[in-house]
Amino acid sequence: MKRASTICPYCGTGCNIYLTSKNGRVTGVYPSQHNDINSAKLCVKGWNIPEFIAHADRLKKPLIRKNGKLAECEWEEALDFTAQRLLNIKTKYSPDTIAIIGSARCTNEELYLTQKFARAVIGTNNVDHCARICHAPTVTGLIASLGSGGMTNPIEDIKNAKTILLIGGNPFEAHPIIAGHMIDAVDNKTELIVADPRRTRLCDFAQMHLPLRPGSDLALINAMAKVIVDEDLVDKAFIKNHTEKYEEFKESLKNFSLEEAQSITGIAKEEIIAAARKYATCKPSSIIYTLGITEHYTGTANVRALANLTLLTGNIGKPGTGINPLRGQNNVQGGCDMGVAPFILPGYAPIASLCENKSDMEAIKKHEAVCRVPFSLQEGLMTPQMIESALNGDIKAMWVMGEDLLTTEANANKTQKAFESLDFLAVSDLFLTPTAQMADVVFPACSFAEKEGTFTNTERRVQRINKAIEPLGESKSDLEIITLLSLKMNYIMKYNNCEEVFEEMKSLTPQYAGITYNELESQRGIQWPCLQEGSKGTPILHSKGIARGKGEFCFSEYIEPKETPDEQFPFYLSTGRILFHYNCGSMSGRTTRLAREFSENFVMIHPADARRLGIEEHDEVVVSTRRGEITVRAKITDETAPGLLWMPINFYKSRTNLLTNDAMDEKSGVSEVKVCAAAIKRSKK
Ligand SMILES: Nc1nc2c(c(=O)[nH]1)N[C@H]1C(S)=C(S)[C@@H](COP(=O)(O)OP(=O)(O)OC[C@H]3O[C@@H](n4cnc5c(=O)[nH]c(N)nc54)[C@H](O)[C@@H]3O)O[C@H]1N2
Ligand SMILES: Nc1nc2c(c(=O)[nH]1)N[C@H]1C(S)=C(S)[C@@H](COP(=O)(O)OP(=O)(O)OC[C@H]3O[C@@H](n4cnc5c(=O)[nH]c(N)nc54)[C@H](O)[C@@H]3O)O[C@H]1N2
Ligand code: SF4
Ligand SMILES: [Mo]
Repeated sequence: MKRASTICPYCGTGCNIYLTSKNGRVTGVYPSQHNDINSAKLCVKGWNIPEFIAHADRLKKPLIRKNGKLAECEWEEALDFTAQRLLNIKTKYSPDTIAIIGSARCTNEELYLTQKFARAVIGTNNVDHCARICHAPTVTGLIASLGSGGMTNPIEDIKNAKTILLIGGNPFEAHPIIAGHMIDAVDNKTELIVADPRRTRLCDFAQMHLPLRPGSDLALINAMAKVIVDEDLVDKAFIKNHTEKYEEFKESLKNFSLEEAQSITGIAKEEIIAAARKYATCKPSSIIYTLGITEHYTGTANVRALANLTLLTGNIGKPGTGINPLRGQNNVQGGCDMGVAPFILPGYAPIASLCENKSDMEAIKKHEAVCRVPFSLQEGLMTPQMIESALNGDIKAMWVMGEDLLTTEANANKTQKAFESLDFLAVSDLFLTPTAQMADVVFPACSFAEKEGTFTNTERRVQRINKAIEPLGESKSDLEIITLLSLKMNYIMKYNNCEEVFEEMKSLTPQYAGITYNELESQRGIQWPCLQEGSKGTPILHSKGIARGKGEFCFSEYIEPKETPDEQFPFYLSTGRILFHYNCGSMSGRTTRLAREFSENFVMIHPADARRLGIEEHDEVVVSTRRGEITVRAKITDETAPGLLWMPINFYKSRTNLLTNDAMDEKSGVSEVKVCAAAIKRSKK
């Protein structure tokens, strides 16, 4: 039996695991005993990793569409065909008619090559990944307010907070090991405030639960800022030395009253005051937030409003403080760091048209020198814009790696039409997802257990993954697929191993410059920025002053969600996660013990609403919105609020995103999948 030390491929917590294997099969998984993240613990998804790796549905050979049907073919044929199609489209139209989607499930090395493929091989900045519909507002918002888009404090530092404001996050289901750290902190007298329209499981451990109306966070957070300023609970020295635009901000707070905030949020004014006082005075205080904040029309404004709270109270740069977005995917932090986005290069250097200073231009020159080609100076399209452009014929071809857009993008009917409009679609995945089923070519990618490289977790910790078994069937790593296709397109990407890709990447990515594979092994990961070799990295951001120089206050007025309930669609519909399943469900849905807990999609409805509509537990119901309808089972629970329907996103066979709204936050490109208007009725059957 062999044993490989690696990292869980599901959520951004980045739990350290060992995979055991025998005769080319993964036989077991267990957690590492001593590390700062998950000592001796895993969540239920982690414990069940081996099953999906060897699942009979794994793609083992490339597929190519012939006479309308996908059929197995040899690698040469799939690669030649794809290269020809992409080269033809590039020449006939332009490089900017091609778009590439990278995968936050892939390694940093693969993500680095994904953007290199787009920029150097195709010649476009049309490259993006799932951070767009996730924490894009975090990157945009925190860089604007503080100068860095990462989680500021490490996971193990949660215990040092005296107050935690958990807003728009459900770690009990989505980051269970981190929820464990929070529960330990509460056991040690940390005060927990939860702001969530639903009564999530961590509410049982909280001193306060603020069940605000969906999409009303900006009104709540601004009101908390108003209380902190009006009651003079601010950290004056911190504001003077480390911030700017405070006076303007203070003025803006005069334009609304706590009574207005109460009527928008549905939270009593006294509760808002109590929460603000606790956050500002029971220090150190930490903010932990996730998609309940970001996946809104006002996602970026919401994030900046939270940054205002940290700046007002000086709760930043020290143990137990900070603003801590829990990143979702195992390597979505890496996806952003590696510049898999239409307006940034690896290391967050803006692309030419957005350059404000000389050093930005120098970064581009460095990239061009390494890649041996000039880069497009035009910023590219974000995923929703790619979809829009495919619909109107401006995008002709897409290569989607490890993202099931048809299941996970907002307004799935629209995405489907966009894919139907394409001249060419290639997909790389482990499984034949709904998106892959629409492709002209499907490349069988191998899983994390079959490859080397690094993932960067939510706390910016870069960690090594090691191969446990050889790739299944004829599947190949995304790294190999990208380099092989490049070669077919007359661009040589030659690397003898994964480490060589890492070395090239870090020569262009200042935050990773001091990290080596050897140090990663011996230190159990390093948190960026790590500027030179020998440095131990940076567990807490902004400890030597705000990265931006001065933190910038920024006031945004509350705007209501793009869609709110009306006569025809009288409910709010919100969407999110359950513990036992993961995103599109391609892996968790194929895992017996996980599927046993929840085998099909459902909608949560409050008992009072169910009673009124004559809906009983497990009844078949039709949920509809302006974009579509689906039939699911009813789950009657007071976990959700009256007037609020809630559905998980995790079932590719019954896609919740047929219902959701693709209204977009202009600043970040995120879609408002956390709120839309919906109707529900008992199914006739
Ligand atoms: N088991 C499991 N774990 C996962 C995933 C998974 O699919 N399954 N996915 C991973 C990924 S990619 C991500 S990004 C993370 C996401 O992790 P989370 O963001 O924690 O998960 P969600 O369930 O999407 O949403 C969190 C909470 O936001 C609340 N919410 C909805 N609307 C609002 C609002 O308007 N205001 C406020 N304040 N709250 C609101 C919801 O009620 C929900 O409890 O999870 C990661 N971990
Ligand atoms: N309504 C609604 N929609 C949402 C959300 C929501 O809260 N509400 N959340 C959004 C968020 S936060 C996110 S992050 C997205 C996630 O959306 P997706 O990224 O589409 O979700 P995943 O299930 O992680 O899909 C990744 C795919 O990668 C494949 N895969 C796994 N490992 C590898 C690999 O090594 N290589 C390759 N090539 N493929 C691999 C998996 O089989 C899977 O098909 O969903 C978004 N959609
Ligand atoms: S908490 Fe996240 S990283 Fe840890 S075992 Fe569960 S899914 Fe994997
Ligand atoms: Mo995510």
